[in-house]
Amino acid sequence: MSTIIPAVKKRADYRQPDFLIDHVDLEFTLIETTTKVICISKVTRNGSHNKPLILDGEGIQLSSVCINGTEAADYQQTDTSLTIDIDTDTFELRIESIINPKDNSSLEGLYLQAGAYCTQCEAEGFRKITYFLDRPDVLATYDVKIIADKVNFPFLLSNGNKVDSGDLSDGKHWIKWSDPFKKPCYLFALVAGDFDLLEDKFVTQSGRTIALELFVDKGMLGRGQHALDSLKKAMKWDETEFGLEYDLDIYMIVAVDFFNMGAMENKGLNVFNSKFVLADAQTATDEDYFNIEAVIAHEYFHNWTGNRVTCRDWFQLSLKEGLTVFRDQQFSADMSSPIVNRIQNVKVIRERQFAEDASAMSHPIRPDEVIEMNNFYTVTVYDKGSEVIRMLFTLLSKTGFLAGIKLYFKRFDGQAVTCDDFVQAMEDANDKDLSQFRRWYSQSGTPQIVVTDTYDAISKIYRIAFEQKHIATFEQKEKQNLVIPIQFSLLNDKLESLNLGDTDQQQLTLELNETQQCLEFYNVESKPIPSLLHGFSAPVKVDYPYTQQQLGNVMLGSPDEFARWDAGQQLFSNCIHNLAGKTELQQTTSIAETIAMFEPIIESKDISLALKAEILTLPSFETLFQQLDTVNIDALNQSRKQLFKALAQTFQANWLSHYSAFEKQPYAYQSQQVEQRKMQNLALKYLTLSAQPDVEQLLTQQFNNADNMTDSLGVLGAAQLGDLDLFERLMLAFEQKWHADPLVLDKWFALHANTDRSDILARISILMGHSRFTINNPNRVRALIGTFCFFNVAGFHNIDGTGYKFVADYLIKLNEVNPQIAARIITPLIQWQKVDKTRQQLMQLQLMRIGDTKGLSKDLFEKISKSLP
Ligand code: 0A1
Ligand code: ZN
Repeated sequence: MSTIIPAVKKRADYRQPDFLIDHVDLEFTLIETTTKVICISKVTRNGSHNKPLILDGEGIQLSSVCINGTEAADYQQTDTSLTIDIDTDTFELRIESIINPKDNSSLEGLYLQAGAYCTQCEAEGFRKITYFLDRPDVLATYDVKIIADKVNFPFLLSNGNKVDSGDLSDGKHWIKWSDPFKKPCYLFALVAGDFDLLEDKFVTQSGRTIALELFVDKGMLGRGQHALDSLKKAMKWDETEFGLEYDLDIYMIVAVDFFNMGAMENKGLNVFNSKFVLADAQTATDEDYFNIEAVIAHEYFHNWTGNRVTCRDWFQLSLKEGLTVFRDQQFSADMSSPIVNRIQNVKVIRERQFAEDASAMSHPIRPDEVIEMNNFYTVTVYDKGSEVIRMLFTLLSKTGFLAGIKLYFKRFDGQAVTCDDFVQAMEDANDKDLSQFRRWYSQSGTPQIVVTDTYDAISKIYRIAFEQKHIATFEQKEKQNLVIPIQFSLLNDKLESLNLGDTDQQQLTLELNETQQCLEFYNVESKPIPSLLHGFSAPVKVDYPYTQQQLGNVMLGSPDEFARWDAGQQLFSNCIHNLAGKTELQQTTSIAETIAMFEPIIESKDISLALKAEILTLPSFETLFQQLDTVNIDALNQSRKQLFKALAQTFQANWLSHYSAFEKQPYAYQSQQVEQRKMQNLALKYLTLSAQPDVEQLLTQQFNNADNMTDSLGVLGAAQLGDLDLFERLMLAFEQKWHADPLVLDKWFALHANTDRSDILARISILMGHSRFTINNPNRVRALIGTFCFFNVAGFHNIDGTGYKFVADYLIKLNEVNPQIAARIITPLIQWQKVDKTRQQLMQLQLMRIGDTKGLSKDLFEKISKSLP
């Protein structure tokens, strides 16, 4: 490992800032490699002490420091700080410095890419712009003046309202912005460039008119409407569901091509990865449309949950992220199919969050120790964080939850607070003791719920016992009992739900807070089958000794759609694990028997198309992987394929009728059409696998006639799965058509990267030389290299170790260009815990190689050092 060991920051070490800054005047003169930044801060000492003022700063060339108008000499600089000795309690600090946006490939701080200046300050990027107290509990108002060449940068944007502008004699112009809301510096933003602008308006519930402005690359105006429509829906929804209204007079969104994450909620000026803004039928899939709506909403919702009330320190990240993800999930559910949404949420938890919890990067939703904060924008903080909020919603009811939210804003508007403050508001508004529930914030790991039951035919008593089990995670050995809401029902053998309790209630919510709790039901005529964890009421694994037959019954008869889907997934999973030789499973059932259980589903006319398609989709490799303690990669991969093929063949006629069932209409992103395309493209995959005689014709026809990207990609996905020669031909045609459109080409890069072929590494190497590929663009890197690591099981896990070595070589290069992205892509390589010994050693060997890299970033250091045994 590299020798310089970066410092670990601990949550327990939080101290209030020694100084506060309540107003900032910033002036930027934008020049490619020598941008001048003047930062004037109104500083006050916080409390009575005589400590120096220590500011954060990285890669800044300091020009001068003035205090109250006089040049200061009494300061010291290190690589990461500026210490100023001062005994005054209130003063004006003026710092002038130079930064280099052009050579900033990390896409953090201020960077210049594709002809536009752009900032990204969360979590700790502001310190790359100027020396400052770069921590979220220092809240200030900002006035920002931007000066730049007028021809190349006609738009100069920052947070808040535009207050003044003017021209200069040298071809430059300037614009001044003022943000009246106090904010931490991570919410600061600046964008300068030439864009096309889409404008609209929104009238709030109190009658204020908000100007909406969407900035996109020149020529992309036609792809902005869906984002703008989504924004208006989100604004309306937040008013009706949460009573929250927008506060500034203008809301701006800028779409940029170079961005590390999905988007960023800077006050009044959201910056988006263009992937989550641009859409039209030809270039975007239904999934893209969905994601755009969700991400636009997510960033908008942050205006209250994140900006008006923000985090005291970065360990509290889930305060804003868990809550905002929960809000965007609720919004998405209201906009389309709740069940499909819930299934997607759960897939993220099972495929990725459970994997994180089982790895060396496991952490509670509120982490205790961090080396590089950027490593903690995780599925645990975000998605498990959202599940924790959802459990509060379940435990307190919607009314109780909303009362808690109201109190939270009443108490904390304009402040930087903690997760505990949030739970306290929930507790106080509902008069409910949440002390044990709080452990969800401090405890990592996936709880297991072991369910056992007995039935006594004589007394007609049915007893069901729930036990919570917690296994040690990498960073936390001791575990405590949590409060786990478990929603369930009971089915009799006619697939009817039993009445539970006095009323005709058919679903119960057990608040499991002890190690084991047992419930008794009387006058039960025959042994019922429990339908467990309705709606995925807690982020846990459930263990009940179902037979395949019982699972089949839950799939057909549960009153809860999620439980029906889940039972189907378990049926498939059991079958695949059996095929892969896992003998510890309760019982073996032949493929044919398992498949036969799905016949009523595929033939059903009552079940919604969306749910049907979900039930008939096999669990992903990643989900199956997380169900086991040790995984035989090759056997699991093969068995999944085997079941896939068998399902294809058994139901060939049904797939054909599902494929042909719907008339194609001109594309619209509209629920019924989305569901039909989903079912048709699933059927097309199965038809291809079943070797349907005229399938090539079907594929070619759909490809040539498609008026939308969903159907085009549906064909490519199917041809790839079926390993057809046609795949190569269609891919070539696709590339020719979309050569000039990198965002579309990402889909093509990803398809290539996920193809199961023996020369995959050579193929990826060639693609790395493609004229549209660049290591500097995170979307390209994610599409090609990320897809290979995360999804190309056969290629990445090739037993000869070449997949791992290839990725390691790439990460060593990427470490220099963009450490944040490198640290994301390394994820599958550090998750070696469940694979066979040979692969474990090969993976660790590559981790060691990366670890030895000169100039290893903190980002990679943290992940590698944690994951090496
Ligand atoms: N707050 C944003 C996510 C985000 C985080 C970090 C970034 O750069 C390092 C960028 C965006 C969100 O939750 O949408
Ligand atoms: Zn967020």
